[in-house]
Amino acid sequence: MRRLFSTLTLTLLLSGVVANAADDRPNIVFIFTDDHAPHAIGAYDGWLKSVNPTPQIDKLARDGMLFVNSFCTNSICGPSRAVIQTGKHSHKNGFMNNGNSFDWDQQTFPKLLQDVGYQTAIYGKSHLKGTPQGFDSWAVLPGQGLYYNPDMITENGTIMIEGHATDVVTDMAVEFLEEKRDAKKPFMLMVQHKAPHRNWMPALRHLDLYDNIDIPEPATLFDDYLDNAPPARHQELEIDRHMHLNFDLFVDLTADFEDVPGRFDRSAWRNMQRMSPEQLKAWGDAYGPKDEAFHAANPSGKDLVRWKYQRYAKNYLRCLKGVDESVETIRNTLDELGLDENTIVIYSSDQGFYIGDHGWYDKRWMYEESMKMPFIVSWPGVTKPGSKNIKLVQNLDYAQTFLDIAGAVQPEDMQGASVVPLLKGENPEDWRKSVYYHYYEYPSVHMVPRHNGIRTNRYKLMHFYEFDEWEFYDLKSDPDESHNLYNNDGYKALIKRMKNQLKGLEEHYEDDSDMAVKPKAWQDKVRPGTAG
Ligand code: SGN
Ligand code: CA
Repeated sequence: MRRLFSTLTLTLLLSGVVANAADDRPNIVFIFTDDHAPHAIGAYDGWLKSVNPTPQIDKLARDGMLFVNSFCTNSICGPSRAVIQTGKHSHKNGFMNNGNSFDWDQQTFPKLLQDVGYQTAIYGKSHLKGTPQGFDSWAVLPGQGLYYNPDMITENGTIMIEGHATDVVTDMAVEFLEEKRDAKKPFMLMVQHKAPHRNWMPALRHLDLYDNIDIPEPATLFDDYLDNAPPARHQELEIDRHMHLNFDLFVDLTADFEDVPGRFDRSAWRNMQRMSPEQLKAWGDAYGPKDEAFHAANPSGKDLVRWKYQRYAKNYLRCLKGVDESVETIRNTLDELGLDENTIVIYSSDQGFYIGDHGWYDKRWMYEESMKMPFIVSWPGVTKPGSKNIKLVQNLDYAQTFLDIAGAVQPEDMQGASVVPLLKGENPEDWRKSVYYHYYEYPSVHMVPRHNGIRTNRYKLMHFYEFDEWEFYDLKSDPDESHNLYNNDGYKALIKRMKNQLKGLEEHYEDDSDMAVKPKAWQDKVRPGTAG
């Protein structure tokens, strides 16, 4: 009934019959972060839950619907965002890896929302390069952006704003709600935080958080990858071998670059140069004593990995504390303005992440921790409070969902599906039974080879097609994906079926981008410190 009424109002408005009628279509606030793994959200019941990392996001889940089986199509930043803008897989929207530039001239959901009378805005990390199109108001971080005193590219040029990026972006969102909103129109506001992206630099007020506790360790912190295909042994995203004590973990981090051997002009080091004397002092006061304790203990081997993990996980979770507070601030602002009842609030992040799982950080793989995305939607009066949905959903579905909410037409060439029926508690029988995944950025930082694959509720088939290496997992008996069953005779028939289904998905999404690649043999070297 509500939908019918909205569509009717829209039609009347567009035809100019009711020039000043109130438009009751819901507003959308899309809060989107960078690299927030679902298992670092209390409501997702992961092994970090005991730390209570996200009380406000948990509250959002209690007020709305949490999607348990929510996945990205390509676990990396720019591409995930491009999929959301277009409702199309990477090979269709042209943004396959972070090195690409987004073609803003193409069809995007914000443009289509504008066409049906929505006011649109985006603040924070876009990572799509170029000038954003489809937004009535915008300000974006250049590239990855910086945590402290970041530059923001605005409609009136680039400005530097003092403060922590999470707070800067939150303030812009609040300013939009309080001052920039066109009260005659519904709005769609994208609040896009840099946190908790590498290098994990928390706000000053969170630097001491978790100081007096040990963060639980993941069961797979010391994974040896011996029963996976070779790519898992040859990546470059291990806490042990690839996480840098100074660059990533700020041990002896100093603004005096002369003293830092082998420094490169990125993230934390670059950011130190822009910190005010007060910020630098607070930073030194917080990390100085921790560094001293580290040097005194001088850990090595597994103890050093454990120490690095603690420092990393704490900084990651400290960054998330800022995000969680941002969710609270934005929801409070909606309440204060009387907008809460007709505003849908969504929390999501561009992909999952490894927080020591398998001994790793970063993302990219089709393995669970990085393929999963948080997706929580609170739609007052529509989503059942505290509900959990287990249908397979993807970021591919967001564009059509937003258009459906607005009562707009969903273009035929979009490749997802609106989740509005799921939000209403319906159980569509023809909902997808599998999802398609394709990652492209190789060779590149962290060295995860290109791969595509299919995931059903229970099984996953992955193809590292540059090397013609396959993996197959039974997620029920092996949720950590430690035992590749691809060569297990007992699964021969099932794997054959799933290969056909994978082919079917490639055809359905018109993806032949793996075909041009000629497989080369994998040189399976012995991994340092392991038997093979
Ligand atoms: C940077 C990071 C990488 C990260 C990519 C992509 N290095 O290069 O660790 O994988 O971004 O991240 S850093 O030292 O510069 O932080 S993404 O989320 O933008 O795709
Ligand atoms: Ca990311």
